[in-house]
Amino acid sequence: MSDPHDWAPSTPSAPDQHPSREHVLAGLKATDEGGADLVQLLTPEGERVADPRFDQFATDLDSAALQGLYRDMVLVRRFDREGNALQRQGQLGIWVPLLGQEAAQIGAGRALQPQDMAFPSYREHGVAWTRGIDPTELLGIFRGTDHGAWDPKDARFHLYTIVIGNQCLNATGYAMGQRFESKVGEGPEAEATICFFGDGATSQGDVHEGFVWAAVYDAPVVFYFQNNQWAISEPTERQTRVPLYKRAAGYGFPGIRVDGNDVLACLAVTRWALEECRTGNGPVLVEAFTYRMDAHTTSDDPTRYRLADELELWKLKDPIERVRVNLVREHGIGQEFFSGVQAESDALAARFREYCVNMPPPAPDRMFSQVYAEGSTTVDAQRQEYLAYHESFESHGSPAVGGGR
Ligand SMILES: Cc1ncc(C[n+]2csc(CCOP(=O)(O)OP(=O)(O)O)c2C)c(N)n1
Ligand SMILES: [Mg+2]
Repeated sequence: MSDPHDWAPSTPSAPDQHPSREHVLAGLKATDEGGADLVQLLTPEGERVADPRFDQFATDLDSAALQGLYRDMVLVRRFDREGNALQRQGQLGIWVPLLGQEAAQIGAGRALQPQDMAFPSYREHGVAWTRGIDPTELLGIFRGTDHGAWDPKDARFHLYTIVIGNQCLNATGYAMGQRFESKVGEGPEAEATICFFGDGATSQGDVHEGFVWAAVYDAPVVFYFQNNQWAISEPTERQTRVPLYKRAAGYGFPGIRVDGNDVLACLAVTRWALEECRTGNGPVLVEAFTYRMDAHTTSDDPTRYRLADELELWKLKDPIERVRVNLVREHGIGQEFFSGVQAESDALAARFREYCVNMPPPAPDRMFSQVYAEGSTTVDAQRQEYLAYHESFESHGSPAVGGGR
């Protein structure tokens, strides 16, 4: 019979010498910094390193492919910065920045096949980009005029989910459907689902329930979480006593940790995980270890709860810079390419701004007209009452844009 104290930390070993809380936290921080169990194909210094397990999922990633990934990340970062600025200018109620998480999102997004389905949280602007969603289609969510302007079925990208972890249930259910409808298998049409969430979401019951259902139904779902080390002001060590990817073992499926600032590694590992799922070996948990270089949202002030040193350290691991260095040093790419991407990002930023400031306010009855597909007498009555109230004002200006979380 196994020793019931097996789970206890092995050092120090004497039963009356349990490690202090600080000892445990310090150990966790050290583990969180990555190590032998962190898949990496591109170092922060831009050097391509071999990986015996995952190189086979990166064989086609030549100079042209790398330039494409660089372009993706630069353009996504650029419209993300514009989103922040537009909120500060009063054009958006809130913006949720992705600064620093470009590689984690572009790598995972570019690993998807058109037939795969993705369920985002609220920060996945980079994944949206890889699904062909124009950045302007995200603006209504943050301006408070709609819940997203794309068709989730066409884009194979669900609407944003603000309720933390809830999309893990939706994604698991969707993936179970893929299995029941025999869409899992060896052929080129085989499908998988990917579910995005954050480190903080791993503490939610919905995520646990999703893991349990996915495990026992062998659902073809990749649970891909970006550990940006913060859940608003809560650090990862307040969420867990073990590196989060190791939790997968308790559910009976593989868990793996990848350098979330390394776009090649994120792409290769997600390709592997999706392939496992498509061929019936799902689910898989992927932890993309990264860092949120900006505030949680434009309503947050991270200087209240974290040290500037931490940010400075992570700037040295910037996901875009390491690709730029690699393109220059190992592929001989010159300034012309980088200037071209810069010009393209300027044009995208201008179009994004222009679209935002010219967005018409939604019709005043919109919140009633889209509740039920076939109408409802109660909602219709509320609609009439509201419209009459609205008409009682002399001027019907644009709705105010406010703050929020
Ligand atoms: C069920 C629920 N509880 C609380 C919140 C408020 N809230 C919004 S974001 C957030 C933190 C999420 O952190 P994490 O999962 O790490 O994702 P990140 O924002 O870091 O990408 C919380 C608690 C919420 N939206 N939903
Ligand atoms: Mg987080």
